[in-house]
Amino acid sequence: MKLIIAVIQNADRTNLASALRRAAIRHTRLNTIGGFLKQGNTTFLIGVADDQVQHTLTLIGEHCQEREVLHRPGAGAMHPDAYVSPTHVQVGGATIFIVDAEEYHL
Ligand code: 2BA
Repeated sequence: MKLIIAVIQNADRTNLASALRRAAIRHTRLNTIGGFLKQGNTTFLIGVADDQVQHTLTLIGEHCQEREVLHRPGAGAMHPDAYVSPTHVQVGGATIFIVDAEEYHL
């Protein structure tokens, strides 16, 4: 069994959750905050049998888009006297970790 940990954008969480539900793939959603942008994102914990991993990754790929967001570090981000101009950064579709789940108890 594998535990898939997927960090996705909030805008995609409802569609991904619906797709996982339709596929009867059990999951848990956590509200999280990205360390770089310091903006809210969503982390899915998805426990699946090994032979469901590929299908789960396909669903994540289908429902999580890459987007460009404006990063506004503002004053004091690098040095108290420095102002860092806003820049665009690409975010998503998903940051995915797949780890072996040694045991699963309900
Ligand atoms: P954030 O840390 O808020 O990062 C948002 C986006 O900012 C990243 O998108 C990336 O495009 C950019 N970014 C991050 N660190 C950067 C840096 N030092 N310099 C320039 N740009 C940087 P994604 O790569 O798609 O990541 C989306 C979210 O996934 C991240 O939000 C974070 O919550 C999570 N994540 C990404 N890599 C991770 C890792 N190695 N461990 C844990 N969480 C991770």
